[in-house]
Amino acid sequence: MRTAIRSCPLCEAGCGLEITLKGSPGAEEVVRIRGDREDVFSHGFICPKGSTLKQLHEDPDRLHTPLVRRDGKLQPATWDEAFGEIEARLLPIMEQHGRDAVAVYLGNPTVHLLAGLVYGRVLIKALGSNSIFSASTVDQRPKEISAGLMFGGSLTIPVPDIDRTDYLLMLGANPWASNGSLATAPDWPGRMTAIMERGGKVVVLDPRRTRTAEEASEHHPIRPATDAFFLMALVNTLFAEGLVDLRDLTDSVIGLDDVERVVADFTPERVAPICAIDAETIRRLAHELAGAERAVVYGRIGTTTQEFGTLASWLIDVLNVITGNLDRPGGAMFTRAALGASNTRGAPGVGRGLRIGRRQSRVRGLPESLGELPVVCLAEEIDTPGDGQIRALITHAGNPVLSTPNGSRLDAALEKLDFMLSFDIYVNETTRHADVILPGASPLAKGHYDLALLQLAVRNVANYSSPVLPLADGELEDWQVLAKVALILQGMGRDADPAIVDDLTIGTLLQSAVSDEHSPVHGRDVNELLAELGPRTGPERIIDFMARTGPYGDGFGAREGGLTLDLMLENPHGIDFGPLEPRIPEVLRTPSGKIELAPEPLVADVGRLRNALDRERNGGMVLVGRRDLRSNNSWMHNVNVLVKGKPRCTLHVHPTDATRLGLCAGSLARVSARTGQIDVPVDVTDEVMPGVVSLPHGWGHDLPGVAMSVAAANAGVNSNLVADEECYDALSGNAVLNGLSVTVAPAATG
Ligand SMILES: Nc1nc2c(c(=O)[nH]1)N[C@H]1C(S)=C(S)[C@@H](COP(=O)(O)OP(=O)(O)OC[C@H]3O[C@@H](n4cnc5c(=O)[nH]c(N)nc54)[C@H](O)[C@@H]3O)O[C@H]1N2
Ligand SMILES: Nc1nc2c(c(=O)[nH]1)N[C@H]1C(S)=C(S)[C@@H](COP(=O)(O)OP(=O)(O)OC[C@H]3O[C@@H](n4cnc5c(=O)[nH]c(N)nc54)[C@H](O)[C@@H]3O)O[C@H]1N2
Ligand code: SF4
Ligand SMILES: [Mo]
Repeated sequence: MRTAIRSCPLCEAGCGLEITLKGSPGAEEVVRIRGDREDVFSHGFICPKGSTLKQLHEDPDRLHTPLVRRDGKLQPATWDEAFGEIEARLLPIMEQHGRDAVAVYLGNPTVHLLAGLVYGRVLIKALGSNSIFSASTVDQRPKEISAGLMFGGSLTIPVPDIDRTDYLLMLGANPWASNGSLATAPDWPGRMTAIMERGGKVVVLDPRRTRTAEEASEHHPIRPATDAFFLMALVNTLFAEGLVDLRDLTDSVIGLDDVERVVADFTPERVAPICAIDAETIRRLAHELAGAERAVVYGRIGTTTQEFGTLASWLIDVLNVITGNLDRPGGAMFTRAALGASNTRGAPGVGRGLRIGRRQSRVRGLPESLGELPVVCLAEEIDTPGDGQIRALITHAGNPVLSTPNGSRLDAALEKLDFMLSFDIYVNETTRHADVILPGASPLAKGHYDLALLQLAVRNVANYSSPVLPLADGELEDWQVLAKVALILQGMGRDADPAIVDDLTIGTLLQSAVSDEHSPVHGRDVNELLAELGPRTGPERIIDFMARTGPYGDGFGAREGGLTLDLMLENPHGIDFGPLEPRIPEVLRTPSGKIELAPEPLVADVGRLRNALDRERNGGMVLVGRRDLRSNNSWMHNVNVLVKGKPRCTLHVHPTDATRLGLCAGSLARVSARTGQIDVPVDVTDEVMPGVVSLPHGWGHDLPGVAMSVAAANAGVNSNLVADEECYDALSGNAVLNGLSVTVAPAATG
């Protein structure tokens, strides 16, 4: 028996796990997984998914060898055959139709995969295509844009300092189910409860009375997709009543007058009937926010995946600024990440800022952001003939058929591709279309550092996990597979050594560090640093480099006792650098060197919101989503312990709507929209507000060719068949997944 310590890669909380193994080396088996009580951040917290890394590891449906399509069927193949197929099929497409004809879709787990983040980027560079899509545009892109415009970096997103706040106003988030998002904090429930235990207050705005809402001090059901109006009225009230107080930020902000001007007509009385929250309540919440010593406004996916998602994301931070709560303990603060953050590199306090819309998508003219196109236009870019049409697709850890709007159109479009390559661990609804699938290693067989999400943590922590188990026979390391494909795309052939890519990657990083006058290794010799990194290769060498050149790093000898990979390996429970500390102005990378409170694209977008003030609201039903603690987007449904029990893919309908529509518990409802219709079992519950129905996403596993036996037996329906790719937030191109108009009726039976 032995115990291994590792952080969980499944969601943003990144809990520490204590894994007990038995057996002789090479034939070890996981006995048990529980929360690591010594973890500096999670202190033993774990959710029901964390322990199922064992079941995931042992899942007989999980892929161990590449699959190649032969005679129309995906069949096991050697790595060499698979790489050969990629070379033979993809290169001619690139030559004949150009590099943009090959698209990439990056799924959510890519963000938690060390190799995916580092070498996936290398692969995209090698491909040289502008047709890049990701799950970010069905998720947080509006927040990345608003933060990028205000603070200068798309990941310079302030996080709620939940451990020290007295007042949390939370919109469109349900951390009781999701464990928190864009605010990395293991045990959100415990931390949120602690706010109230120390006499503070938590106010939740959500069309559903979620578990989070239930546990909060106050819950206000808000009509879906109206958060931007509500937030406008809060800002309006603060200005109108002389409650704006920037406290320490007075000299760090520009654009305050512009904000005051554009919010003028959004009074509480004007927006109240739109949001279904009365004017008096809006005023009271504004007063409470202004009156609390330490307050913070936080919004998550309910506020980003809606029609005015970028405005809502912006207004949340406007509120944090004008109540003087930004960059202040107990308010909204910036993480000072140990590794990888662009806001800890280069000249502090000023930068180029963020530009969006530098190019448009071919068919519909939707705007680029952060080098990507909105995923709501992926299907049309494949199925619309003409110059620049997408002919091939590479997916990495994604399942867009289930996770993006109008799944059936995308599903059909994928069939039309000349070639599709997927990096995945399953044959699922998306990868069933692939010509080649390259398996990723089990989470237990790879190292882990959550490079992205530790940049948004509510404490400054560093935590590296080594692989717990060796790769199975015949498996390759993730980074080697990505590097191989990068080499093929570069035309260097399938026999080229992945070490070439690895050496080039670390070389480029070292080069840019020594030329950065703000780096601790500025002016030093690249080869000397390379020698100091020693014999390590792959992600571990890169992590060591990042740790050592980061804000807590040893600076390759410049700072004794500073952070290195070795230090992290000596501290498997993580290293805690303490609570967040103020970072303004150093964290900023805006052209003005200030917080830009009224960036032009956002101010311009207010006109669109103003026009919607007078929109007729027809009283029809609107659809919102729902997350469940035991689910993880579309892909933990093959783990029996998580899916067994009462089916969870049901439509929540309020009792008054159920009566009016002729629906009862257990009956089948038909939900229809422009893009399609689905029949789904009904749960009658007053958890959801009248006029709103709720359905989880990530289900619908009963498609032919899917090789996930447990998921297929618990199939559910794909909610994104009724999500419309023509509904998106115009500024960011992000999909609208909440507040969709749908028709609900009893399904015709028999
Ligand atoms: N209607 C509606 N739609 C939504 C949402 C919603 O709230 N409502 N939420 C959206 C959000 S926030 C997101 S992030 C997206 C997610 O959308 P996607 O990222 O497209 O979908 P996932 O379900 O996360 O799919 C992850 C895939 O990665 C694979 N995978 C897991 N681990 C590994 C690994 O280690 N290596 C490799 N190679 N593959 C791996 C899984 O098998 C699975 O196929 O869905 C979005 N879609
Ligand atoms: N168990 C579990 N955990 C997960 C995931 C999962 O699928 N399952 N997915 C992970 C991912 S990829 C992400 S991005 C995060 C997301 O993390 P969260 O943002 O916390 O996600 P949700 O639990 O979907 O909470 C969103 C809430 O917004 C509400 N809502 C819907 N429309 C509106 C609206 O118009 N206004 C307001 N104010 N609220 C609205 C919904 O009712 C819902 O309760 O979760 C992560 N964690
Ligand atoms: S909350 Fe659950 S899924 Fe998320 S990191 Fe912790 S154990 Fe893993
Ligand atoms: Mo997400």
